[in-house]
This record gives sequence, structure tokens and C-alpha cells, in this order.
Amino acid sequence: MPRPMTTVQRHILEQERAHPQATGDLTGLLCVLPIAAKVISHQVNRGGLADIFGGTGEANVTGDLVRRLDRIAQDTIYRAMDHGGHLCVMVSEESPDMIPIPAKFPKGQYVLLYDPLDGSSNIEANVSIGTIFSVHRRISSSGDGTLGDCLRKGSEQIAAGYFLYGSSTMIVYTTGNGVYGFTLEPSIGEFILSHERILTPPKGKYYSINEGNAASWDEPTRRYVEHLKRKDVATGRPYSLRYIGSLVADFHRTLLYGGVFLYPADCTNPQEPKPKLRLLYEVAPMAFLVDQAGGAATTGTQNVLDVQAGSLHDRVPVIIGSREDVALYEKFCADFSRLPANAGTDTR
Ligand code: FDP
Repeated sequence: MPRPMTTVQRHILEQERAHPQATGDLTGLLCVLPIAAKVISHQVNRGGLADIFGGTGEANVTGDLVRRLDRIAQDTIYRAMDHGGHLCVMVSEESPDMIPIPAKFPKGQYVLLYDPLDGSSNIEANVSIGTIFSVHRRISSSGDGTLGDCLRKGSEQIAAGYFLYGSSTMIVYTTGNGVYGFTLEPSIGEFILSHERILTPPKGKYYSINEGNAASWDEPTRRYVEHLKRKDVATGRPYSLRYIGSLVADFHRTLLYGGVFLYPADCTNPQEPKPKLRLLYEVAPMAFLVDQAGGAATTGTQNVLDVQAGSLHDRVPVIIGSREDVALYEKFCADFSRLPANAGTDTR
């Protein structure tokens, strides 16, 4: 018997059937997103043949240079999602404020938060990049969505996922009932189920961090990375380093193979730590996915899913991946907080 071909739309619909009270709105919303991603994927694949490289000359709200492909991705998702009646407001990395739904279109019960093109500094080098999305149910009753609808904890997400524009294009998503991956079959233009119920190994053999920032790490991170690099056959050390510098690609590998991805805060000034990755549309969706795959995500002291957003573009430190690897990082943080000041180097 040939395997049934499960398209992402069919899968989303079948997930909805597990919730008899569902209105179909979430299904509608999730079924449109892949269309936008196919448009973006097409542009990404054309690479140097399309007029998509280079910057726009502007910086976005978080200070990153906006590239032409960032702008194309932002417009594509906005135009795909503004009129379906599923959403009451959107939030994007590329926009300082909430993005309202135009007055002429109906407002729905969901909020979409997204990073249209994550890892965009890699575009010209043909390195994998992605689109990340997070969906919340509104808490306001009707009309335009409010700031309160957007500033939420990751644990309140209804759905989350990403599109990976790599050697193949994929969507990986969850609605809180496991994590599933679909690969774009270019000959028919459909995302087909390729990764059924993804589970992250409880412990991995890779660590992933920008080692160039080592001088600005806090002490627990320094000790933890040292620990992972120290040889100990019984516990599978040393771990190997894998770092692409593109969150979706680094996360995708971590989700499938296990191990740990870290983006700690820059602690050059310990009084004012500066994390890089954005909570609402980068870190929280990845935390929801990894949690559904049996892994974990922490800031070092708190489960990422419990972090309450204070503003739209809040940043948080993140250590994410295999459950045991993340728990060990938390232990390093807890142990260090109990040490007297100026304690010596860890020798575990
Ligand atoms: P980019 O600046 O290329 O958009 O959040 C942005 C991000 O990439 C992530 O995709 C990536 O994980 C991280 O920044 C890479 O940062 P570093 O260059 O500082 O390592």
C-alpha cells in the first residue's frame, strides 16, 4: 500500500477535528501561511538571479539592517494574512508598532506574531534562513486587537512554527498536539508530511553558540560550555560545535538531532545584560515547539514559556534543546548563584 500523501492543509484540518468546538478559524489562518511561505521560498531560491539582495538602507526597530528580502517577506505575509477575517492584529519584527487589520476587512479572534525572514544576514551566502510564527487567541472581546492581546506568555500560544528555506523548504508546526514537519514537493507545489511527530532526543552531542562572544558571556555559560568541551567518554563529552548563525536552521538541527542551542545575554556590563533574540516571535514559538517535542527552553532561571512579555520587541536569553542538556545548564546557573563571590574555576 503506498503511503497516503498528507498535505499540510489536510493535517491542519485533521488536527482541528480533534477539537469538536473549533470554529475553523485557526485552520483557515494556518492554511494561508504556507501560501505566503511558497512565495518567499520562490524568491529565496532565485537568489542572485532576482533583485532581492542588498539592504534597503534602513534599520528596523531592533537595530538590524533591513534587507530587500526582509521587506519582500514582510509584505508577502502581511498581504496574505490581512483580509481572511481570522486575525485582529499582527506583530512583526519589521514593524515598531502593532500592525492593524485594515478597516475594510473583518476582525477575527487570533493574533499573529512573526519574524518574516530570520537569519537574513545570511541571505547572500545561500545559507538556510526562515520565517517564524506564533499565534495567540485574543483576550479582548472584539474590534481591533490590543497591546494586551499581543503581550503574552509563550505558554498561552495556540500554534507556532517556522518555515525553513534550506536545501529543501519545510514547515514545522505545532498546535499543542505534537510537532510535525512537511517538505515542499516542488513538482506539485505542496507541503507533504515528511516528519511525523518529531521528538527531540533527551540528550544530544552538539552545542551551538556564537563562541566569538565568549568574552561577554556570564560565568555559568562560560563554565557550562567548558564542561561540554571537556572529555568524558561516560557522559558523551566532548560535545561537537555546530553553529550556523541562523536561528531557524540552528534550531531545526537541535530539534531533530538534540543537543543545545544557546544565545545568552551579552554581560559585558553585568548590571545591564543585553540579550539578542526577541521573545514574542523568535524565542517563544521555538520554546513551544521544543516543549511539544519533549525538549525544553530556559532563560537560565526561568522556563521561557513562563516569561511575560513587557513590550513587543522584548529580548530574552535562551538555552534550548534536549531536556537533559537544558536542565544541566539550569543547574550550572543555580549552583553558581550559591557560590561566594570570586569563586574559582569549575573542575567538574
Ligand atoms: P540575523 O541577525 O542574521 O537576522 O535573530 C537574528 C539572528 O540572525 C538569528 O537568526 C541568529 O541565530 C542570530 O541572529 C545570529 O546572531 P550572531 O551573528 O550574533 O551569532
